[in-house]
Amino acid sequence: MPGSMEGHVIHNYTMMMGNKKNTKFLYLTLAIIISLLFVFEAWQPSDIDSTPPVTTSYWKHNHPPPLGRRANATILILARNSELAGVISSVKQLEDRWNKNFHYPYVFLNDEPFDANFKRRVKELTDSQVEFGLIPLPDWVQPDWIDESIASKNREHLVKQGVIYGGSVSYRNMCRFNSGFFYRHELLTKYQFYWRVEPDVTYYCDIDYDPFLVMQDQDKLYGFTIALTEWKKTIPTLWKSVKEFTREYPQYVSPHNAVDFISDDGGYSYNTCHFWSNFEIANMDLWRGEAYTKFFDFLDKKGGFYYERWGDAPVHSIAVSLFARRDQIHYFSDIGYKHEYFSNCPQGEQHRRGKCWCDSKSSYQLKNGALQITSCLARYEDLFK
Ligand SMILES: Nc1nc2c(ncn2[C@@H]2O[C@H](COP(=O)(O)OP(=O)(O)O)[C@@H](O)[C@H]2O)c(=O)[nH]1
Ligand SMILES: [Mg+2]
Repeated sequence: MPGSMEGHVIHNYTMMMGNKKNTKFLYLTLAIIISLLFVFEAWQPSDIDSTPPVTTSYWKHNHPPPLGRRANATILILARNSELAGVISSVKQLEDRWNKNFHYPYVFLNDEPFDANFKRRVKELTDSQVEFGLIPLPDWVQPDWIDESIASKNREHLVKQGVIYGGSVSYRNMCRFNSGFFYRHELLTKYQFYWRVEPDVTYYCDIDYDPFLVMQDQDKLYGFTIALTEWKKTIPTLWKSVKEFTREYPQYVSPHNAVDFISDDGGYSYNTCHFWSNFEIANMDLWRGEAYTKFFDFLDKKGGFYYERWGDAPVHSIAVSLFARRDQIHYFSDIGYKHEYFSNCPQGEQHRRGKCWCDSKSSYQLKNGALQITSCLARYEDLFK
């Protein structure tokens, strides 16, 4: 049956052709699947499960403090729980620019207990020891010899005059605490030097040396970065009280004092110049000594911390200017620093050495800068001419 034979052949041929088509289709499908897999693979982070983690052997932390001499010193921060973000910013900068190489411990003080989150976040920032302290109530309260009716009337008066913090009792507690109590706190008694740090300050430059050792080796008592004038309305009777004190205790006034920093007429009146105390590197022997102890008690009894709004900056500055030798006051010109509004930006070689990121031309301390009129740096420098 040629016909049927033929038909069979044709049938087989079509079957064969059909199989070929199927195989082709199979190959095509496989090829598409494989290329899709490649495309899909390319979208994936390729090493997601295959890269070994960075093991702890690579981490550099908890190394011991640098070998060599250290001062008996701490970094001191007074702050509220609500200021955590600003505290973190200040501490992180200080660590990065300086303390990660020096490992000085921290003391945090507060008139309320620090909360667990505050402590955890702060401790994450440093390998140094960190202690958190509560300020005893009597050191942070308006004393009972203050007549509250007079104090509140005076506060209202300052508010009306637009004086910043004029109506705040807690600000006054803070100023009094910083004037006469912090160095007696149980967490501080073991230390001789402190570096005061506030929330939200800026450190512009690397600090590749130990400022505490400079203080110790060169017999310095007080270090500052910014010197400026005070608002007279906050201290109307402060200088009168100071003069009363020095008349009663002339023996405490150093023969090599820095009265020309605080007075333009040999001590008759106060020119309101002071070292800005939100930055201080100082020796607490100064505050713990007989002269300052008597001085603080004398001023405290006058009541000006509450009847007026005496700041710890003028109180500290007047004391160090009168009771210390002038060469015991040190200007840390190479520490780039800013507290809101005013900055100290190092100049020339110091700027280069510290790899500072502030603009030298914008430093508040500049002699010919626009703000020079309220800067007191020239008066400090004139002490040594
Ligand atoms: N714990 C606590 N700290 C305070 C209080 N008031 C001010 N401080 C701290 O005292 C320092 C000076 O206060 P700040 O508000 O910065 O005053 P300013 O720098 O004069 O404007 C900062 O370190 C604040 O965190 C307070 O009521 N409680
Ligand atoms: Mg401040």
